[in-house]
Amino acid sequence: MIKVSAFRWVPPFAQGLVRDLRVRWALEEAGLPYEEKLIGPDDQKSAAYRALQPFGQVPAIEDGDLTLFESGAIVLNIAERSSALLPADPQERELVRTWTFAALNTVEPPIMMMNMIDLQPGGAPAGAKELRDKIVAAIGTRLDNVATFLGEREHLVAGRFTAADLLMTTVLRILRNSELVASRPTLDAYRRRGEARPAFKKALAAQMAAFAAHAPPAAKP
Ligand SMILES: N[C@@H](CCC(=O)N[C@@H](CS)C(=O)NCC(=O)O)C(=O)O
Repeated sequence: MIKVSAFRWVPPFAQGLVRDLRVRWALEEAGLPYEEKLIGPDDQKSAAYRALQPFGQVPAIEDGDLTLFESGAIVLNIAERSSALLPADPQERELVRTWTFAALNTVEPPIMMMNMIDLQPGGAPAGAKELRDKIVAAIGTRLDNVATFLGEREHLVAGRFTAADLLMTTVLRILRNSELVASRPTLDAYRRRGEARPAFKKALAAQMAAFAAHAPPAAKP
């Protein structure tokens, strides 16, 4: 059975956003069973885990002799195995790959830059305000570009849900504590459509169940 690495526990700000969610969601859409390989900080540093994921991050998958890391690569690998995530038409398949890169390589990077500033211990440094404003503007431009492309479309490619929507939705979700997506009705509706999918709900519940089961005593409600 496919094994997916995931964190045993993360603080609440990250819960529901950790990138193994992308893989769990893809597997649920494809109807492929999986088991979790829950890891913690010590595992992240271990040589055995670094052999699987050179950066010590999650997710990684083990599937027989096949081991993969990078959520986008894993989701595309799963998509290759299931018409639930990838259409049959060759051109549409290439467009799904294109939008996969757009989600992870064009839309996500400025969002992660903002996160890095905001998550500095003790809060964003005072001198970072100007840079942060520029990054927020860049995020807004990218979001507007996606919203304009979507227009009246419900999905990015082929008039149906694909791996590209799965990844784009998970990228937009990173902005859940800001108004950047919420204030853009087209994108907000798009995100909600993704989150309403039964496979998404199952994947999110599975990630959250691991955190609930492994919460350190101080973090228990
Ligand atoms: N580009 C990688 C990023 C993976 C990533 O950033 N994973 C985070 C969790 S969402 C992580 O493991 N962070 C811990 C670390 O970087 O040490 C992917 O998409 O798989």
